[in-house]
Amino acid sequence: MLVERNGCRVEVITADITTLTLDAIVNAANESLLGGGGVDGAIHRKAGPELLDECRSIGGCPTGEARITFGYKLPARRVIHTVGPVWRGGQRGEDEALASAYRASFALARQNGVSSLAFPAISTGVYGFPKERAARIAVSQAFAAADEGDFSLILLCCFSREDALLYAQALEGR
Ligand code: AR6
Repeated sequence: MLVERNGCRVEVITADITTLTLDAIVNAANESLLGGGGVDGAIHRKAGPELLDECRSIGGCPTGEARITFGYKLPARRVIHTVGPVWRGGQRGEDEALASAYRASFALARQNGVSSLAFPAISTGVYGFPKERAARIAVSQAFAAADEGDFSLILLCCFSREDALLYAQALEGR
């Protein structure tokens, strides 16, 4: 499923994000930036120990913000580490914190000349954010970034076909 906005392709794919050759991939990290499970673990494993060294030197990242590193052994040149919210029922600013994680990632991408990038389904794994709700937020932030300009390709990279279907439905506006 793909949509063209302002010269930018916004697309939902099913893939292991660590295999993608793009200007940057986004990591769904935690506030320590010192690695973890899920997509974070996969990114650190593939990038190698130099990524952890660089992350250590950054000293963490609050929820809703983002930090950028090199990609080391990953095919992607850079990694944008962002911290999505832990789902606590929906009344604790989770929607805004998730939107902010996407916005901060796009802002950092723009500042660093990143024109093609991929996002995992931030917060929808261990952090428990409801997937359809997360998909709507991801799509609206991707469209806003495309409309503002500077991007050629924004991939919403799901790990399963089931998740990709939900993100594709959000992309179609359903
Ligand atoms: N490529 C693409 N997507 C993936 C991959 C992969 N290789 N591996 C997992 N996913 P999660 P969160 C999907 O739990 O909910 C970590 O321990 C996965 O199926 O990785 O933001 C961090 O250190 C799901 O759809 O991230 C934090 O402590 C999505 O990535 C915490 O988990 C996000 O799931 C962050 O939790």
